[in-house]
Amino acid sequence: MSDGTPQMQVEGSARDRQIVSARVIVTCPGRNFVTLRIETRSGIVGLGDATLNGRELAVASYLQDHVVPNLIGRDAGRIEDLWQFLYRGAYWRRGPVTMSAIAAVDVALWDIVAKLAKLPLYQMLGGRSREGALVYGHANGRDIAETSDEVRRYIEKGFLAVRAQCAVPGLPKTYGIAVGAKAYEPAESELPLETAWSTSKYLQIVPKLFEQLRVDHGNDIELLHDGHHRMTPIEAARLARDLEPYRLFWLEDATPAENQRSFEIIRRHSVTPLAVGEVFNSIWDCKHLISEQLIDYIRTTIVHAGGITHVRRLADFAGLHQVRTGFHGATDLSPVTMGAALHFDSWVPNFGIQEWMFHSQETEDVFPHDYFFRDGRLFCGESPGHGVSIDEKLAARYPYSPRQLPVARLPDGSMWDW
Ligand code: CS2
Ligand code: MG
Repeated sequence: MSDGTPQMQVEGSARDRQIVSARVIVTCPGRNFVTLRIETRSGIVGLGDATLNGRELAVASYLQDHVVPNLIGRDAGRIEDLWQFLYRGAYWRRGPVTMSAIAAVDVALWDIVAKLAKLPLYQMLGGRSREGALVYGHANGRDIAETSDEVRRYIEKGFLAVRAQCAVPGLPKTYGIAVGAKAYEPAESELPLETAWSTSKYLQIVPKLFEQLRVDHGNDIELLHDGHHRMTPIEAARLARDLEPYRLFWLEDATPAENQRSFEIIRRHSVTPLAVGEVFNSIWDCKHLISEQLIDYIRTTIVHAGGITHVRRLADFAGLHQVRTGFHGATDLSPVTMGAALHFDSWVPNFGIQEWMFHSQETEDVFPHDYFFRDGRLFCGESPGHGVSIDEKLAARYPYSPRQLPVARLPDGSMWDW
């Protein structure tokens, strides 16, 4: 143990499970990822994702300097005890950096224990509740017509659900809109890009976008939209009501949710389903939202909320209140998180949907995995653990590249939410 007392003599399987090494791997195959690799005395390796877009090195340092020294010699099978040690022991609880670091350890340990049991991770949670996880892709365009064409391409690929975002006329750059052939990647500059925002312009075009999408593609395709924290509660209520005729699967991040009661205003005015939570990192960020049924889907995912151990509690709490899961699945969450999330999605009784932004080929090459897409769903594999590995030699060819997320300013120059 780290306090210098002689290690208690561990025997048998506990000895096999003893953690003998833990390493933080930072790589940038098209974008930055932070991965924690834990190995046991018996040679079993587990991986956890610790990627926090724009703050990667903060989590890497938290792991390297404050967590890894505490892991060596411990029993990888004591997942819950280690979670409690890292959560309560931090003193400075919660927050995205701490909870991403805890998540990386947690997922790596679940991966190890499943491998020791020679079982796919979903079996350790309670077995499959479904074949495959319904996923949604990201369609975006510089105008309504281009966005609609992109939605069509997703439908032709077999997607049953598509998120649609289009540029806002009069704004030079809009969240969620890819530039050129490259897939959309928000953290595109070393220092935050300053972008202009106008909610009034935005509120005019979004209802027109979805009116056109229903005309072009009918009512069967599930459509989603991300407000990305930019509206006040009453603006969000206005948009939610304007979108009602187009029956969205959800309107996401309609307003910032530090004040969870804000969603009472939206709920009072509209029946459009609401999703929130990709920036949350603990159950306490959404307790009121869930217990008062102010939302329909909780987006909080494994990598930023303390791993499987905590998100399982959160999902169970949500299930008590008829709230379903809708995990965040952007490209800035590594395939390790996608792999673990798909095992969780296969098990969790109150599953809603899984976001799936395509990773680049470079990323896929660094993180070989056994999940696959078919008929609108992603299927986790049957190999022991979460089914994702890392090619460390290839990872080493992609050094960290400093990148931060943009910021947004209103027409008068004051800061707003990006
Ligand atoms: C977005 C994210 O996918 C989503 O729902 O909100 O792409 C978000 O902008 C990024 O994860 C931020 O790093
Ligand atoms: Mg979002």
